[in-house]
Amino acid sequence: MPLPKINSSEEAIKLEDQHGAHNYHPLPAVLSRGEGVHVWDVEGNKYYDFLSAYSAVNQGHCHPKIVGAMHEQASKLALTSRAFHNDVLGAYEKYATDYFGFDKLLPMNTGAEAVETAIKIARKWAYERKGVKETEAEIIVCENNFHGRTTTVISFSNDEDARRNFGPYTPGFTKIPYDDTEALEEAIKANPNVAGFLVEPIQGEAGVYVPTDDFIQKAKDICSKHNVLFMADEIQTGIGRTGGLLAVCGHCTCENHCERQETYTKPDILILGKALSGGNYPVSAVLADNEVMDVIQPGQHGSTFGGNPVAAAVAVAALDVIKDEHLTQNARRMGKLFRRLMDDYIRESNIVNLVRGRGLLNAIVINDSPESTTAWDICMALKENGLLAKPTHGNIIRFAPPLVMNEEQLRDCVNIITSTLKQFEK
Ligand code: IF1
Repeated sequence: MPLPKINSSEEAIKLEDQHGAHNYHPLPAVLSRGEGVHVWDVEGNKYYDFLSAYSAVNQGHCHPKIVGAMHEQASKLALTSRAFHNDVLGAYEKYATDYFGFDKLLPMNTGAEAVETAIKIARKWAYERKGVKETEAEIIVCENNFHGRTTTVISFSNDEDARRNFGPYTPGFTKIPYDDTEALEEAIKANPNVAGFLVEPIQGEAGVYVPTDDFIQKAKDICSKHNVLFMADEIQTGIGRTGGLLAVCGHCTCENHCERQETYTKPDILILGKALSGGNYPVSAVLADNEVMDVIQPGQHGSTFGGNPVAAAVAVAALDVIKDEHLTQNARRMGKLFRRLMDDYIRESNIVNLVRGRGLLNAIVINDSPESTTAWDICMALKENGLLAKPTHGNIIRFAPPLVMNEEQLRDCVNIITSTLKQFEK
């Protein structure tokens, strides 16, 4: 049956409402096409995309190189499962491990699956390498974390919506405040069974909360000192988004391979997703060196789709684009400009308290109570003015355009944002 043609946004929204689970509350924009930094709705209205599918579409919508690789591989061989080898996976694994500087990669599909994988690896490592008694491994996580939606991952969330009535919860997680290395060291000292510390280098969902400059390096040092794995969830922050190849690259200024820089903090376990495919396909991965990754042996972990040839071809193309088009550097440059221009506006405005972020992962905090609908109303007005963004946690609006945005476009966007905000000044 050919899909019936959707003639209006209203019609599409009605269909979802009637036949889809109500697990989201989207902005009422029904998108049907994307190219670079732009998307178009069913009515043909053009928007700047300032979410990039939560930092998945870093390389821009429908990048011809990535779409080309996907198309070519899909017409040749799409899926074998891991019961057999395919002729793309190994080449991808070599490319990606060289790119990020790790011995091995374990391919999965979604971000939450990669986080689950990292947790399994850390626990197994604790039992088999650290000598922790089985079932007693503990993983330290941060308050206000977001790592996905699976049963185990929501077990250590403190977002009531994400968690309530989904128990019983998976045990084995200890929560500490974010950006608090003293609490980290105390928690590790208090429990000899700690396997790992799982952390977002910048907390995205919490409202683009950027920790103190030396937090990441200090946390890693504490982990190393106590034989605890430092596990970085870079699903949202990684792959150019924050102006470094990874957010753990800190303020490094290198071209791409940040491990050569003094500011690079190498995680023991690196978790990637989203932009690993440029948002074209669900591709996630866990990277680690041999002493950690080798705890996983045949039959102990996997996935039907993980490491499939299309995913592998798409990921290589997506990582190529980041390098070829210098998107990491562009994110850093455009991000600085964005925050400078927004700061200029904020000085004279009473509707925005501050702008924060790194690279092109930024947020503004609206001067109103988190319970108010102001941030939502502003996003609706931004939509009317040709720019799509989404509120997070009440009064915060996240701004994360594709990294292919040029200076002219960015200035145009800042004009849209500031003129819209002006409508809301008190
Ligand atoms: C949704 C948030 C962003 C993530 C980090 C793992 C995952 C995510 C750091 C899981 C996913 C997405 C999920 C998406 C909303 C979005 C999100 F607002 F919920 F927090 F980006 F900020 N680790 N984040 O950010 O990856 O399994 O989704 O592939 O609708 O739940 P996934």
